[in-house]
Amino acid sequence: MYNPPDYYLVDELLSDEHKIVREAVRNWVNRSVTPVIDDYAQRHEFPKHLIREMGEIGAFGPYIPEKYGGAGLDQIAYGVIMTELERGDSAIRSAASVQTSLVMYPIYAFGNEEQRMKYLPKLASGEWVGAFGLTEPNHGSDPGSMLTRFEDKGDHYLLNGSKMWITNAPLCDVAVVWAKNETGKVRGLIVERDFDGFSTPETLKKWSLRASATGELVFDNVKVPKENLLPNVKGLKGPLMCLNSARYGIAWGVMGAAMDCYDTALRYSLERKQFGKPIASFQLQQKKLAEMVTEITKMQLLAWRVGMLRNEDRATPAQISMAKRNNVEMALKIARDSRQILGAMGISGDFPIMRHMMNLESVITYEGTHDIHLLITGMDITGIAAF
Ligand code: TGC
Ligand code: FAD
Repeated sequence: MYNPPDYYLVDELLSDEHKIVREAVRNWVNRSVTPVIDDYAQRHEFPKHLIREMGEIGAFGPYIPEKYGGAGLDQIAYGVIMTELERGDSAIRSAASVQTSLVMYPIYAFGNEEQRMKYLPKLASGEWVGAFGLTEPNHGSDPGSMLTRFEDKGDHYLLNGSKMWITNAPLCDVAVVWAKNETGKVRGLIVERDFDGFSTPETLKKWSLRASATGELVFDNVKVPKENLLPNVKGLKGPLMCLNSARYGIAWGVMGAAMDCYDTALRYSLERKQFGKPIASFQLQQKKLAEMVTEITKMQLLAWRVGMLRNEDRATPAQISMAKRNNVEMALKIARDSRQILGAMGISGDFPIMRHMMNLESVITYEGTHDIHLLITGMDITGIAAF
């Protein structure tokens, strides 16, 4: 049924392995996500039962080495997986983004061998769910001004503060938390669910990402064992390196939402008749569809190229920002135009478009807002930071 566009034959740039991975994830989304996701979104509930299945299909840590439970795949495979998951719903892709890029990646890249062996296999299988705490109530775009602090108490650290708008918080077993030490240096700590003084109240009343569990991470004199400090990174570049991976995944992910909207709108426009003709025969609707497929094609090429650069470890943070910013904006525009093509049906839960559109209103804000990514490009080309 779902027939995503591939106007420039970008499929030919994928290996057989990429296509096999894509097929497996697409089939899982068809089987396990599409039939239930609208109900979960309407109920403002995360489909928890899907977590273990996501572990089984390899959605968590696809590029983490097999030794730690990952699949040892390349960056293009990671991207392809994100596209398929977000075609199901941005909430499903979010869960995988956070687990992979924001929890497994920092433990793999900045942790020691004991930390890797303790946490990564359980996160890869979905036995444990992870969260990433950077944003605070008063510090979002400017995480360097964070207030969350920890003190060295001899045999442990004492953590105080709070994080807000945290994906997976209400269900997390572990959280990678970024906090300042006594000298004001940002460090990463692994906080476990059962540490005294740690709570994760859920954030409700969202009109976007309703099938995602979002919440706070509250630390009230939490004793964190010293072995839970990530030893191999210091400073804000630690969390920002994690964001590079997650932002890259989003550049691919949102194509899934965009393709689902386009595919739905194209089919609908060919079937729906007004004035005795399919609405696809009217120039105004063709303009929308033609522009959508043009933008999807550009999105595909941008995502693929930045993925190849990441495979060679050559992608700059600014290149990733450009791909995230462009692709989210275009996906949102495609969702809005698709919604119009469906007329009143565009707002119905019988079609995925309004859900995608509302989800993308979060995606354009998280992982760095649309404005912040523009300023990152501005800084890259002028050498002047305008933050
Ligand atoms: P600035 O002084 O520029 O940089 C501090 C240090 O970090 C380095 N750096 C980076 N390193 C790696 N990757 C990047 N992308 C980096 N950007 C900067 C920089 O070189 C410096 O290193 P060093 O060694 O000199 O100390 O920092 P700033 O405070 O001026 O801020 C820069 C700015 C605004 C770009 C940054 O703070 C930013 O990106 N803000 C946006 C915050 C954000 O994206 N938050 C996301 C939270 S997580 C989330 O939303 C998850 S949603 C998940 C889901 O559900 O899918
Ligand atoms: P602010 O930083 O207050 O920005 C408000 C507005 O001001 C924006 O339009 C912004 O672009 C603009 N602005 C800010 N600074 C400047 C400037 N210098 N120049 C021009 N304009 C500026 N965070 C996590 O740490 N972990 C998570 O798992 C996570 N999940 C999230 C899930 C959801 C559903 C949402 C909505 C958010 C999530 N976030 C998470 C938080 C997200 O990263 C922040 O919302 C985002 O970074 C923006 O911060 P803010 O909301 O505080 O907005």
